[in-house]
Amino acid sequence: MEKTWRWFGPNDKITLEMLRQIGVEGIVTALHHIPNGEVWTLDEVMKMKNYIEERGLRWSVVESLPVAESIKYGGSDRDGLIERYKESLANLGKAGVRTVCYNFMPVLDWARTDLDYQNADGTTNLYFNLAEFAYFDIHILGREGADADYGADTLARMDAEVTPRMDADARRRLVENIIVKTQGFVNGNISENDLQPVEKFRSLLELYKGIDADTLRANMAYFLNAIMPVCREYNINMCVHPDDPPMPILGLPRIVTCDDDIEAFLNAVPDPHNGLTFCAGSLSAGAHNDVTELARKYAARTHFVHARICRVLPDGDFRESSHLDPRLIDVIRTFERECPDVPMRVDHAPLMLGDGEMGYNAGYSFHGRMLALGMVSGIMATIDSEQK
Ligand code: DNO
Repeated sequence: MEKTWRWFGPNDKITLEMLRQIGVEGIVTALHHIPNGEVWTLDEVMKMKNYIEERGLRWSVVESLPVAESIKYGGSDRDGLIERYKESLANLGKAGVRTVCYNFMPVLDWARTDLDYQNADGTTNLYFNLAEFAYFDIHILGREGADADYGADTLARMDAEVTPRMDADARRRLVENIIVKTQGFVNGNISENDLQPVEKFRSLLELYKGIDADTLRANMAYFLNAIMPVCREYNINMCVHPDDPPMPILGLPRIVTCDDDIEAFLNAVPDPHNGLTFCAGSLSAGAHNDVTELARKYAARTHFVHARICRVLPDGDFRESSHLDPRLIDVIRTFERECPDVPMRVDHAPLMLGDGEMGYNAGYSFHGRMLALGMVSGIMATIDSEQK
């Protein structure tokens, strides 16, 4: 696999010069300064490409070219937005950037309740506490009918362990973690500057009233069918990121959560340019998924790999596991053998050795990711040597 790294542009505190020193071969980035729904001009694309190449690296993957909400819920302006998306794709194609990651999650991209969960060894990591998430849904958002979406055990845990410690400060932190800090830098629905994030979030949820999984699926197929001619012309591989976590949340449908879902969207648009980002971490956050099996089954339609893995706990919480977790080693073996050139980046590594003071985007530490990349590189080298 090609060793890549998610880099957030020239203002990222982690520079391309640093990345060359730690064995990174390709860059994963986006034109973060262009608002969702606007065209990425050839000029802007070339500026980014040249910046990266002048520093001895290549732009391997776009993560993400975001899909506007209206394309997802099927708003009246979706055709115009799809035309703009096609223009951006064509400009990327002209520049020779041919792997494009996106997601089709309504409103909320990935979800975590805690960004500084204390590990036993003194590092911290991301964590999803189902009872805290239920508290956010029921007591902060106040979503109608939310109670019915959680099991009795989770509700009892929420009442006993979460509600009593939710003072104003803890509530504010939970809102920040779930809808601000994890979201602002990835899709821009809510940013750090929003004074009333919860109100804004409620109005975004409103857009999906009456949109069920089948409608969302049809809207995804509509979008993919519309962009495939451009992808064929420029040989662009689209790769959807699985839903994180892989299940419906906050009353919103989610449609890239499991084996059947993956099969359905691949079959709905059976073109090799319609593919998957194999995020082992997102898929493993659902106890229903066997990631090692899924990797074997979908390697041929995978255009990008996210190397990380989660452990689901008995109460429905999940946490990030080590990059040396045997399941991840198995996934890496599959891709290293079946798709030797596919770009791969490590993801969601711990905060360690001063990372916590650097203000990195949640999940994107330097030392933690460097250590993870070292681990994954070692696994890959071992697999390569076994094959000789
Ligand atoms: C989180 C990321 C996601 C991912 C998008 C792709 O850390 O893995 O935000 O970039 O879902 O569109």
